[in-house]
Amino acid sequence: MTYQNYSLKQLQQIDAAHHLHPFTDHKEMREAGSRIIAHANGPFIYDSDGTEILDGMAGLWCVNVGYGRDELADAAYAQMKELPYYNSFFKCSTPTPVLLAKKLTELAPKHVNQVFYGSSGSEANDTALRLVRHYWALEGKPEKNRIISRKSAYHGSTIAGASLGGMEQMHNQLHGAVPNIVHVMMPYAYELSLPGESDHDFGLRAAKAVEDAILEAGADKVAAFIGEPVMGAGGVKIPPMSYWPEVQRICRKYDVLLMLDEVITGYGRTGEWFAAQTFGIEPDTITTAKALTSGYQPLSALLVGDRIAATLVEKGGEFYHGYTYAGHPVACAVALKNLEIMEREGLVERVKNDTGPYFAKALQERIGGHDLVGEVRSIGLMGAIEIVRDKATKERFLPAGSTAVLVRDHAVAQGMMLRATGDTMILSPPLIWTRETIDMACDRIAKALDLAQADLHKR
Ligand code: PXG
Repeated sequence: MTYQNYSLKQLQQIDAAHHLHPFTDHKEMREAGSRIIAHANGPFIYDSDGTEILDGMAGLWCVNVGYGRDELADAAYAQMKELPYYNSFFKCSTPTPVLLAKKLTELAPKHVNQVFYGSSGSEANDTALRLVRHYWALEGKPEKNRIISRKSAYHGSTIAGASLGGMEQMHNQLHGAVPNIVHVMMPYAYELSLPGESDHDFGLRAAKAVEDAILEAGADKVAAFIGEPVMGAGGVKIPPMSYWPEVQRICRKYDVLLMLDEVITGYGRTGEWFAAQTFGIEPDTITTAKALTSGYQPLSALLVGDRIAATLVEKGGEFYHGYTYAGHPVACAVALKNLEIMEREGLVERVKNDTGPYFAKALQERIGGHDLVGEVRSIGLMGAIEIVRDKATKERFLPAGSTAVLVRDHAVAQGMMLRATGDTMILSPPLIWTRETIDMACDRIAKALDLAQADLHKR
């Protein structure tokens, strides 16, 4: 590897001189220097100093089978030698996207039988947005084009992705979002439920916000509702079980399509292949990416339900949309092998029956009681820890987010990578984690919380 001719110090210097990073304050990062992750194996990543760090985020919510899988490298190598690239335009196809489409529709809910490929979750959501609006136009209702989304949603960083998303800071930098997208309340009970309101009732009330938005616009103006089954980047916000079935009921009542963004939850994260199955709903589109290849190759798949597909195929004519790398043969070969590994090792069942419940219990028992922790919650192998100043009143520390960053920095120093988003710490580890890995993570997080608390006392 050419990078081995450079010291990591030199790489950091070149990084600071030339590399513009995503979601980064460049001045701040260039002063502090970047952490270069040089290699990884199993559940561990290794940083510039050779320090071993347990990766609690599976890269960025994607490396579900863990690092160092030779089989995936071999699949990519073999495919590159056989056919590194050919397009799927102009009535052409290559073998691996075909076989992957078959596999994906076998894993997906029954009414989902079509796949449209891209290289990222953002691209797949662009496709989804265009597709649902195109659907209503084909149905003779072009004015039925409004999309309802939620505050703090994350649907990607392209203009369509950021517009669909409900991140205020991103909207502020858009200087003109895609029109006709509105955002309603999120199903985040910890901050938004009323005193004495049950989880169940809160879920119904949060769903009612979707109905209110439909009624306000007029059902004949609303194309679809989009949501992450569990909001990821927004802080692992797990809705009450009452929420999704009620949202689906409302969508059906007003003939509004249901778009599920499973870029994070897809491929086992919640203990089923898709969170649609966890929550028992039948979305019209399912956006997937990330763990489709466990991050070993960039690939997304928009899974399309029968209702939209029937119209697209029968009435559609040409859909003027597609990416050069749609159905990339190498990425699809890696995805096929990745899904094979997940099935062979029973990783999804393991999350559902063993590690998911153990993770929930460990977080509750070993982290939930800490003075700095207002709530822990998890579903499958996706968890959140709310950092508070006062457990009873849920008062937060000021400035907002500062203590979560303090905990995060201590955690990394303890050999534990997890995310801080606002005042919420988030975890989304590789699905290969065992009970022992979960114990190791809890030990390190508990230690980080203690160290952060000691720092706060000194102030
Ligand atoms: N939808 C969801 C639900 C996502 O989480 C995307 C779409 C966009 O995918 P691409 O592949 O275009 O990045 C995502 C991506 C974070 C973070 O801070 C999360 C994502 C991306 C970057 C940062 O947690 N998720």
